[in-house]
Amino acid sequence: MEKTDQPLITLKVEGMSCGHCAQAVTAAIQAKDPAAKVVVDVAGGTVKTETVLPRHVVSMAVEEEGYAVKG
Ligand SMILES: [Cu+2]
Repeated sequence: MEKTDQPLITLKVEGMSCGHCAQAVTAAIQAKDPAAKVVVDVAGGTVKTETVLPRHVVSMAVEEEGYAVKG
């Protein structure tokens, strides 16, 4: 089985309320890593991403869009 070299990062994010928010967060992360896989759960307030980016960079990208990262 092939081993993935991209860690899964899960962030708790406050302030996302609709599909536009999910799009904005996804675009912000993919602007820094175009190959990032991003799954946003607006209702649950979580963002999961498989990326080569370090966690703090993903966090920063989300906060730059105006959402608060809580963990
Ligand atoms: Cu929205």
